[in-house]
Amino acid sequence: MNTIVMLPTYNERENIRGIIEAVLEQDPSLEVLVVDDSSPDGTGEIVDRMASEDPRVHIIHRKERGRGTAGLRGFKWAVEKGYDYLVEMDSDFSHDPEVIKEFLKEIVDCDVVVGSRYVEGGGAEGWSPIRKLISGVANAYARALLGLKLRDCTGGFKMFRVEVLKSLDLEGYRSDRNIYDGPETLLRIARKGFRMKEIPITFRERAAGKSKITFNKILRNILNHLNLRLKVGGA
Ligand SMILES: Nc1nc2c(ncn2[C@@H]2O[C@H](COP(=O)(O)OP(=O)(O)O)[C@@H](O)[C@H]2O)c(=O)[nH]1
Ligand SMILES: [Mg+2]
Repeated sequence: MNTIVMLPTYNERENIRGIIEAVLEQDPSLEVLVVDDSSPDGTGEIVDRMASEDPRVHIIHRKERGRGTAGLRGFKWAVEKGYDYLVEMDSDFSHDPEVIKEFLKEIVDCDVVVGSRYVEGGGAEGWSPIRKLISGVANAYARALLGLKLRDCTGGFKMFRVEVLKSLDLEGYRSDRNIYDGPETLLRIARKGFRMKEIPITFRERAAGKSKITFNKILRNILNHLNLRLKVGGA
């Protein structure tokens, strides 16, 4: 059973080699797909060199920019290549690679495993009180509006059966291309009745490189969820 671990990147030169190595050592069944949006800092070239030496490392170079469409591109690639499972995670060490081992155990009797900051035992480290508040409010808003039962609807660390992704109409996504479309994926999955399970994770704020979150993206997120509710519906 093969699992692809998708790492979207934009300017992650300081993190990318380390995170790929840390992921691959978790289990021999794992491979890595980096989806890089022509990072000006040379992230893509670092991964090109790794891919030329290791058949477990893959990369897609995109000309366009956007965490939303980057993730969809990775989903489609995993479907086309016939992987069994896909893990999505950030490439800045905010998501602990060791958790992938837990995902691999949990996925045996469900379709999607969601890494959750908002269940007992989960959390976020290195965030200011204001960042915590914004994240908590954004998550509560997404949950309520989309009607999702999950405690954490806005996190980016999850494992899916690829057959679930295949069934989602990946061409018909409504989310803003510039923002993370994880909530839309969960909404589409919930509407189809797949089995989802949340396990606690601790998000750790990045030590190297810069976050791409902006005030503009937070506002777009709010509008995006409203638009999703109107165009896709509730769970
Ligand atoms: N391909 C791609 N990846 C992105 C883009 N924006 C952010 N990312 C990646 O998505 C992950 C999370 O982004 P980050 O800026 O750390 O967001 P934060 O953790 O919410 O502050 C990181 O691996 C980023 O490199 C983008 O426009 N394109
Ligand atoms: Mg980050």
